[in-house]
Amino acid sequence: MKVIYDDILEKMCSANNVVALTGAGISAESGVPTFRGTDGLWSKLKPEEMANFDAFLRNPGLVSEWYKHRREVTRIAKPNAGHYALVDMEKMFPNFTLVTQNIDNLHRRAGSINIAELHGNIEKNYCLGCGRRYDGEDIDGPFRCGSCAGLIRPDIVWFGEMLPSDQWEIAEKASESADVMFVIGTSAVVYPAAQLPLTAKANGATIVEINMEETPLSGLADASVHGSASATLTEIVENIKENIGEKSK
Ligand code: BV8
Ligand code: ZN
Repeated sequence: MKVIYDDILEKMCSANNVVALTGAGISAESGVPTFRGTDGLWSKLKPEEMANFDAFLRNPGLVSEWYKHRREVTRIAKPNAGHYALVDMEKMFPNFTLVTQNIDNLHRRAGSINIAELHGNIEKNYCLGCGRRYDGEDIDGPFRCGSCAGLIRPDIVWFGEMLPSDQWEIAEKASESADVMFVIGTSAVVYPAAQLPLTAKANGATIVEINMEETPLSGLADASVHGSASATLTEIVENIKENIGEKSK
């Protein structure tokens, strides 16, 4: 089944600057739960109860145990064909930027290189007291620093917290100059990440959404493909390779 219409395919094959913005949906097929789906994380817990600094200070043990559990889930998870299709895509365009809202480290493990992690990375942690890093370590209860006994927190962006300015700048600049932006597996409701496709569109980009369902972005997208990220991205990469192959003959 051809998922992309010829005019959009043409735009992709002639693109220099390409951005892929991903959300939890690209990792769903790796067994990492999404947030807002039927069995999503927020269906059991309220983000306000867990994914914010006040909740952490109120109950550091509970929140830290939740992230420890999620770290274990992401470590068992393996990148899927959708992650690998984006690794291929990165090699096909002169400028490719992968902007992810995900903290699950799967893009890096798949081999993507130019990544902007807007919401941090679940493998990164630091001590609130002295700043000592605990990246890639197995931190366990009571989640206290070995140097100063301060609280260790995940180096991720909680609701109400600013995004890391360096990552945001990379994402914003790439969106402003994008010829094509793929928006993959995100419900497009969390800001400021959800602003990026609007920025790209306002600067003339072609927006290709890949999702299992309609989102607030679908009406703005030039193509809104309903399908799984793994199958759809694999097909799109094949289509582009064939088409670019055709042109170079
Ligand atoms: C900030 C890390 C500014 C933590 C996360 C009212 C209106 C508008 C905005 C706000 C508001 N009130 C507050 C805000 C701001 C708030 C926000 O946007 N809230 C929303 C919920 C309304 N944003 C913030 O707080 C941000 N900070 O604004 O600071 C500021 C200004 C001044 C001073 C101080 C601060 C911080 C936002 C970051 C929060 N942290 N994650 C953690 O993970 O525990 S957000 C969290 O949601 C994840 O990062 C996740 O990536 C992100 C977005 O979710 P999605 O990735 O889209 O996942 P979701 O489950 O929602 O959707 C999955 C999609 O995939 C679905 O559409 C599904 O159909 C699809 N899918 C499923 N399977 C597949 C698939 N698609 C393809 N293939 C499949 N197989
Ligand atoms: Zn410390």
